[in-house]
Formats: sequence, C-alpha cells, structure tokens
Amino acid sequence: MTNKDKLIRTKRAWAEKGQHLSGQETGQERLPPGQRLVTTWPVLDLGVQPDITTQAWQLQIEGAIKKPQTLDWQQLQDMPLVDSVSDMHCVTTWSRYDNHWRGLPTRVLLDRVEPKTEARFVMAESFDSYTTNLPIEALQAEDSLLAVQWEGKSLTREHGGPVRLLVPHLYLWKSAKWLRKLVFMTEDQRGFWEKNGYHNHADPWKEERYAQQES
Ligand SMILES: Nc1nc2c(c(=O)[nH]1)N[C@H]1C(S)=C(S)[C@@H](COP(=O)(O)O)O[C@H]1N2
Ligand SMILES: [Mo]
Repeated sequence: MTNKDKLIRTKRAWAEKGQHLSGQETGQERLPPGQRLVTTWPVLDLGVQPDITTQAWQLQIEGAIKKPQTLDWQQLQDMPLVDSVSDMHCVTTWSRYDNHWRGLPTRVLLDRVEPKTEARFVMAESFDSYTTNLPIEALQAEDSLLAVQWEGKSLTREHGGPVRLLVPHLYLWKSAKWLRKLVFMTEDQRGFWEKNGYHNHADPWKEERYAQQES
C-alpha cells in the first residue's frame, strides 16, 4: 500500500470514529473548536501533484450559468486581482492565521458567468481528479478567491499552483488545489471527501467534520 493509500485510509477511519470532535464551543473566538495553531503550512492531497504551467492552465466554467466560458492565465491576470488576508483551518486540526493571498474574488467570477436563478451549488474539479462541492454562497463570500499567490510569491505546485480555490471560512478540503473546472449545479452532489465520510458543509465553527454528524 502506498503512503497515499495509507493517508486516505487513516482519514476515512477518523471519519468513521468521529476522531477530533471536541464537542467544545468557542463562541466568537478566532480559533475554531478542536483546532490548534501552527506556523508552518502542511501539504495535504491525494499524493499526485499535477505539474501545470501557467501556459497550459485553463479553467472551464460550465453548467447552470448564462455565460459558460474558459479562462486562461492571461485573462485571469487581466481581471481585478486583490490582496486578501485570511486564516485557514484544516479538518486534521491545524489552523494557520494571517495568510496573505492574491487572487480573483470568486464573486467577481460569479458576476462574469451569470449563474441562472436555479443554480445553487458548485462542483470544483481539479487536475488530479479531486472534486469538492460548495453552495454558491461560499463563492459569494468576500474572501473567497481563485488564489494565485501566497505571501507575495506564486502559489507553489505542492499547494495547488498555478491556481487554487480558497474558501477560508470552510475547512480547507473545500479549497480545491490545481483548479480545472467549476460546474454550477441546481442540485447538490458530494465531492471526493464528502463521499468518503466528511461533512457536506464543513463549517469549522460548527465543527462540521464528519458526515455522521449530518442529521
Ligand atoms: N486538487 C486537490 N485539492 C485539494 C486536495 C487534493 O487532494 N487535491 N486536498 C484537500 C485537502 S484534504 C486539504 S486539507 C487541502 C490542503 O491544502 P494544502 O496542501 O495547500 O495545505 O487541500 C484540499 N484541496
Ligand atoms: Mo484535509
């Protein structure tokens, strides 16, 4: 068994046992319940880190939208990129404060593709075949980005460069690395970890870690 398979097996086993559920309430605190602060940035993925050049990178945007389109790297650079500071929270219990990002606010992208009124969910798909699902509101949040830089440097390959999704108010598994496609959906569908025991919603302040907590 490869390390990758072991990691996936371990995480599935945690999901089955409800491991890391603290049952604590932290109210308005910055650190969500059951999390601990780190200053490093751990790398987590399914073991394949696609090597996508900025020249080869393209984002397909399709589904229940009025303006289906493909964005390339240059088109993305020509859009109104912003700097944004946010915290990240991984379900494996580490959190990292004050990450400096640069990217395109996903709400700007929503304005550009014009979701149909019946569009309510989005499936993010990546170059490593990873998928994760989100409610459309997650992309309307002010600090959700198509991220291209972290701490003033191009996003590295291991962290999902050239372009990853960043949805800082949800556990980090919702932030798809090596983003390749966004599919707007009228009905919800579960992505990779959501089918493998993780919570569909992933709100760290509600400690929505595992599917078994969904009632
Ligand atoms: N494409 C892709 N995106 C992914 C993953 C993955 O395996 N493939 N793993 C997710 C998980 S489980 C986590 S915790 C974060 C980790 O991001 P990082 O490696 O930059 O810390 O990426 C998420 N996005
Ligand atoms: Mo994760």
